[in-house]
Amino acid sequence: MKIAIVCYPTFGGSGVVATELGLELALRGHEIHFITYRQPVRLALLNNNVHYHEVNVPEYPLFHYQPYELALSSKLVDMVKLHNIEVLHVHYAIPHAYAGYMAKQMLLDEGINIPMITTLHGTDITLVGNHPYYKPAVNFSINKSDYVTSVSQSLKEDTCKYFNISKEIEVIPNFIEIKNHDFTEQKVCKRSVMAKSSERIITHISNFRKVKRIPDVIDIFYKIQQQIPSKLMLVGDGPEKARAEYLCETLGITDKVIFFGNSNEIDQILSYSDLFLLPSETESFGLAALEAMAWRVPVISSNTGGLPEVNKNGVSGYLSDVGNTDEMAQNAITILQDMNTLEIFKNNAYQLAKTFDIENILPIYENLYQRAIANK
Ligand code: GMT
Repeated sequence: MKIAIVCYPTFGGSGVVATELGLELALRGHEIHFITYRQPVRLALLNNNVHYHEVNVPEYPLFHYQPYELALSSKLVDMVKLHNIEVLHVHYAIPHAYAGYMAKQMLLDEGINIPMITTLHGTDITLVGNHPYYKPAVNFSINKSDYVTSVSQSLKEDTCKYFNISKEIEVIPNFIEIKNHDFTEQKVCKRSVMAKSSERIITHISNFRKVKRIPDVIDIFYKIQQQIPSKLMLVGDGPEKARAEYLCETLGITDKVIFFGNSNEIDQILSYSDLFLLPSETESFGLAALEAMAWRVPVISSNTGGLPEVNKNGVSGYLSDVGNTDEMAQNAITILQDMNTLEIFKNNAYQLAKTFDIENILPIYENLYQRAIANK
């Protein structure tokens, strides 16, 4: 099939999911066209099956806001015609579903009927999408999509709660590639640079937005390190990073915290981590937690949104109410206090991650594309 994928090219989860999905589809012989404003971070190599088309937005002084949606929908029209693309898959409703719908209409005008699938990822529904300034347009473009998917049951329920949805929403969970997880040599060497062998390594990866509750991450770690020698790896960048640095300084733990910024070495960092923290305010799925679990890293998370669909309490880690950092720290200590317990949680995390193997999820997307093309 010839599939166009529209996504954000950044480090965020929706962009990662879209890119990994496209790459895996290409490996199976489908022709994939990524259409976005920058080459996606996880899209290293282009080949016969993987194409990237950049959306350019010419700057014009009259515009206070440059019209990205206009440029994107025009690019979609051009690319669909040029490459005979059969199906359009947009990730993150804002503004992609809106731009996709406009492209669909323009193409219809020329006698081309292209089905559009919209995948909802989380903040496009729970934080940004239901803002009154965006809501009518988001509601409209979800209902005008030919197929709508959400990455968790919880997100589906939130979408139906916040919006007036007339379309069936299919839940297709996020996935992970379980193969190729061998960094044995690097793991030993890099770990020894970060921490003593007697110290446990605790990791958090995110975009450092408010929703991730970074002060909770630091508070949990502060309590853990009072009882268990440990180091905190903070990976990612965003608006809350300066506050995190300040908090670590105030608590006197700067020498125990390493800030990596946006890193392309996520796999290596996770390969030597002992515990992952994700105490978010809301999380439609928690791809970062799943990535950790695939590296045999147990997860301490909040019990919000789709997290209970990924992290199982007492099995792959523990879940607590948002903000209950005392309980989160206590649960972390339970996991870390002896090697036997840690090993059991590590194995469980890995076993659970395997149920989200891309091998299980990809056929669901392929089936959806086939239906979309057949029923157009
Ligand atoms: O909040 C983020 O981490 C970024 C955001 C995004 O849109 O890229 O992530 C959302 O989509 C991910 C992939 O489906 C999910 O794993 C995240 O849980 C979701 N974030 C939130 O719901 C806050």
